[in-house]
Amino acid sequence: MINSKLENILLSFLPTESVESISPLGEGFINDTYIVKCACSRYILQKKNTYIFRDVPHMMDNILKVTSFIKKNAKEAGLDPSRSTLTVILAADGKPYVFLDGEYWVLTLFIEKSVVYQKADSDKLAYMGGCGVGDFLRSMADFHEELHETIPGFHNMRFRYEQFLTSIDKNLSGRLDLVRSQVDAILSLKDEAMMLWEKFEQGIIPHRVSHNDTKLSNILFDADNRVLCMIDLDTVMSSMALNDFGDSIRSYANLSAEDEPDVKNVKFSLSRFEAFTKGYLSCAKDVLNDSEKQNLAFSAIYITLEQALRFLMDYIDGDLYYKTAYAEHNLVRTNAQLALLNDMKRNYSLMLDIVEKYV
Ligand code: GN1
Ligand code: MG
Repeated sequence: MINSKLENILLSFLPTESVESISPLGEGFINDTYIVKCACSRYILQKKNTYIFRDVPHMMDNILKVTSFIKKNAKEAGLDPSRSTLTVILAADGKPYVFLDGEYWVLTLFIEKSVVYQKADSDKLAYMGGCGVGDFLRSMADFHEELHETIPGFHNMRFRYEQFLTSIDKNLSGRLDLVRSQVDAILSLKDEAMMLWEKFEQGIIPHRVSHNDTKLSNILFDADNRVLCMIDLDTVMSSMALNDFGDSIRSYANLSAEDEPDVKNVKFSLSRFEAFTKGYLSCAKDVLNDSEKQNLAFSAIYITLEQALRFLMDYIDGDLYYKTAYAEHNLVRTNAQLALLNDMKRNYSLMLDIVEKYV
């Protein structure tokens, strides 16, 4: 399918390439994504969601800084920079986006011979993912440029609970009465979660360059299941390293889909947790401080709770943030995240023992 608006945008990025096809890529909850085929290369074209990303130029500035740093390191290590991170294509005016009709469009190179997984079907894959996320942390430890806060308060639990209470107050969708028990479950966990965030506020847990959206499908693997690179760098910011460990566990150690409708099928896998933790710590152990290490297991609970809160908040707001496939989708997602969270809590002391083994 070739549409003339998209063709025009592509002309600004790729003035000399002839575009053979442009097809929508259905993944991701936030941006609109297309795969573009040209004679020599393929590309990923994205319309960035400006309801969520209020400052795309700043977001792209972060991405350029981080990808340039990773490329420089890859080159020095004798690796192929174009497979080590995203390659952002600049538009004719030198900007890393095209701004047209109030919309921001971004083009990156498609990394060939790469694999994306939606679900970790083996401990081996979880281990490899752990190595990749740990390696990202380790390699970014030498990055010292300032990054913008692309989404203010993204993993800030103090802010998330304030937002949540405002949504409950406004009840824009009128759905609040349907979800009282989920609201209560989330409110009852506030103090526990705040204990972790307060350590970050107090500087006991340090600022690190973090990806902040490390679910399995945001990592590219090669044919041997080694991690090539992290993709979807929209939320790269300075925050807690624990966001990335916690969000990874939320996805790698969940044996069902994030939106599994039958909560009886939602199971936390201790063996996936162990495999990921082992891989992660093999790379990240020397970077993390004691407080980060002590909170690794809890970070999985923290991020899963935050995710449940964000899905439920969106349900109460009337589905303004996440793309949904059906009316109750955000509620189904909330229930699945709460079930996963409860299963993590049941396994918590075993999770602590596992961290202890590899730390
Ligand atoms: C969104 O963009 P995507 O689909 O990788 C969201 C994450 C959530 C995730 C849940 C900017 O990630 O925070 O954890 O959905 N990204 C943003 O699957 O809100
Ligand atoms: Mg994203």
